[in-house]
Amino acid sequence: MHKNRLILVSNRLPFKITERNGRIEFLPSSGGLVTSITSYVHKKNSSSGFDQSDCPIWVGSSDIGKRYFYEHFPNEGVFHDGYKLAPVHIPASMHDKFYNGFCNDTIWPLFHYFPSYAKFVDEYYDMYQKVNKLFCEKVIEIYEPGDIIWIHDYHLMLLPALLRKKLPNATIGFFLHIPFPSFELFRLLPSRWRREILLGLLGADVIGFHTNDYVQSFLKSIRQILGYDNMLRVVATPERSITVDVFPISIDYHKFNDALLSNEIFTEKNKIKKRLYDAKLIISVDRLDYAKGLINRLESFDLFLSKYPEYKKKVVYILLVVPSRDIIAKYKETKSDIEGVVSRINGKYGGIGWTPVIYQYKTLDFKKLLALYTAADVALIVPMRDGMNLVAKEFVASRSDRRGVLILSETAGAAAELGGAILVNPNDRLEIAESLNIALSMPVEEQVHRNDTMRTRLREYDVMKWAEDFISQLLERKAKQETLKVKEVTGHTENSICINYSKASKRLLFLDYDGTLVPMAAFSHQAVPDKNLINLLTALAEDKKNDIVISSGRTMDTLEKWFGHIPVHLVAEHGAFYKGHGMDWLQTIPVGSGWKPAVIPIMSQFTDRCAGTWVEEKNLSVAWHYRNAEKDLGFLRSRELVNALLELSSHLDFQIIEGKRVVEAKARGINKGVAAAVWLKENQCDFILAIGDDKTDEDLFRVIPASQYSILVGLKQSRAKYNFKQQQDVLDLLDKLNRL
Ligand code: GDG
Repeated sequence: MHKNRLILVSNRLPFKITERNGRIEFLPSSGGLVTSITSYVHKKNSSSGFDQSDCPIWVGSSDIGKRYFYEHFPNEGVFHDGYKLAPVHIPASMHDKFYNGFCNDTIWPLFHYFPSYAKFVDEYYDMYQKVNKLFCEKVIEIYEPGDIIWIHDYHLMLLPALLRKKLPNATIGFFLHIPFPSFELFRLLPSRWRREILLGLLGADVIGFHTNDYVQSFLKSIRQILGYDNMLRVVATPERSITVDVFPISIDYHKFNDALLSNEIFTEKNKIKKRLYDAKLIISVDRLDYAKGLINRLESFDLFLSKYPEYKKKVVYILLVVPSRDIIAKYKETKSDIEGVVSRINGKYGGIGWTPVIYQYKTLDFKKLLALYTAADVALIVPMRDGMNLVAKEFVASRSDRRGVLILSETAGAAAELGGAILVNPNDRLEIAESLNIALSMPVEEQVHRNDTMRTRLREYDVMKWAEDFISQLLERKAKQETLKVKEVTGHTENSICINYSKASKRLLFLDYDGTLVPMAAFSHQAVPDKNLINLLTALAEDKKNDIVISSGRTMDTLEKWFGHIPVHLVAEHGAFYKGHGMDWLQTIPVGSGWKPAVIPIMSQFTDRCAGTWVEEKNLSVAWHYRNAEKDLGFLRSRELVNALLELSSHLDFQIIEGKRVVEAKARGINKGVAAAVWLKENQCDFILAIGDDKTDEDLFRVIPASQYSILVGLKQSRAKYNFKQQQDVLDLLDKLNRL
């Protein structure tokens, strides 16, 4: 029986597959993504009883050629270390422009706040699209309904939407391992690219980031570029609702905490200590990358030695740099710069018997790495920018002796969780130099105190929690979408509406105007009903069995001007006034407008502070429209306005309602539901249909009997019984009813 499998997708497989002496070898890849996911998968496999038929599938590019791979694994079924591996073969001709080009020469520098390093080359982006399509084909080939697809990182930002197009019902999560930059940086991408990247990501059901800052930058970018707002980090696109949230990646805490229990690590650690004699040890572990700020770090160490000469011969800095992307020009440059600075420092301060910086350009095995972590007095982890930085977490977790001091950049994602570290600005060499002095002379009790708080956090939110949290949010979002989908008007629902409409002897139709009968326009005066709409409404209203009520937030005058000449009934100002066809306007309930003089000046003030907004005064309501304001500022000001009005509404007789880019104050007690009651009471109807698109229509939906029909335009949670995907669906349905 098919189980819900996990399909992991990332640029690379978790192993380098190579051939040695005719035998295939699997070498684990280093790097944060693989370390974390593998810890999660191993724990999961061991707790659930490992079963190959149901183990996670990892889709990623492989170094080994396609032909070679098929010769060794003819049916492509290769299992290793708890995974089934599904390689994507990226031809060498494509790989360079995709990986070295768009991924690492455009996105990486831009997202790490090195915009001047970013290259904007059309061919790179074209190749990025092509490679994302190759990944899409591979996932589709192996996908089975019920699978959970979890896509990782910046190499595959177009993939969620590509998959969504082919697998509309699939459960798709996306996690970004690097920072999501501020909007001002993101917008540097050419318009088409940035739109496609955002839409690409929005193909997922859950989009995860390491920190709240990255979430906010992403939400701002989709608001500014695509016009999508969010409600408590849920983004409603016309098609689906998507969760955008914080999931700070973590580590397998116990694997690191138990390090000192291993004899080998313990012995190796002591060997390091012995070689240092009495000198204190500073360490850092980073992939070769300009974003890791290695030059700055070395220069800070230089400054430290010159400011605190008493540390000469008493401190050693082991700088471990893990080889990475060294065919890219900027990385080559970084490597030779590092080597230059290391020699300069060693030449300047060192001598026989003391080398201040011990530089190693290699990958250590796990035990040697842990020996280094546990031998250190100080971990100097000060990248310029880092999505998270797992080394910082690993260092703290490995210190079951509760000793050691972490110096960490405030611009690394990990800083949000590791408050016990000495946080520094990575550009401030003096601050780093001073921090080294503070760290090296920190009393043991303070070290213990700082480490304890961080270790508790790491123990409680480990990599299992991270992955489980992500997957459970993904399943939850999917379930919420399903409940909405169930409500979407299907062919079957439409048939039942038509049948009941035909059978009925007395029908009542409540129709909202803006966003329901006409699309939303830039200015409210532009949303004039056209001839087709007037003809359609007239035809429906002329049927003696029908009562058509246009229920709008518009003023009496506007509705009169547009619809006064056709046999429909009208409700103005969200229910404040109503008018039966051929009759006079009446006020629905006796409420006053004495609060208006207090509200209008506040709204006008906000108009002064936010260009493109305007105040519309009606009889029993006042609206502040911000649909033409700069999107982000408009939204921000609307929050402030709501706050200011809320305070006032506690002692004046009005209430606040929010519509699509409008904040409205209206006399307390009136709403579309109250006005609808006039017709519901008077008419004995056997068919009722209410359609609206806004929050103000929820009051209308509330009074519609459960056996009848209410429809919200847009796939959002609502009191309405059903949802339409788009405004045009309303006209199509009315047209159908008219033809019956
Ligand atoms: C990206 C983001 C984010 C390093 N050297 C050796 C070695 N490592 C392991 C470490 C750690 C991992 O590699 C490095 O992870 P980082 O998080 O520090 O950095 P990136 O590779 O740049 O990862 C980063 C991460 O994704 C996860 O989302 O934190 O911000 O850039 O696990 O232990 N492992 C071994 N020998 C080494 O020499 N065995």
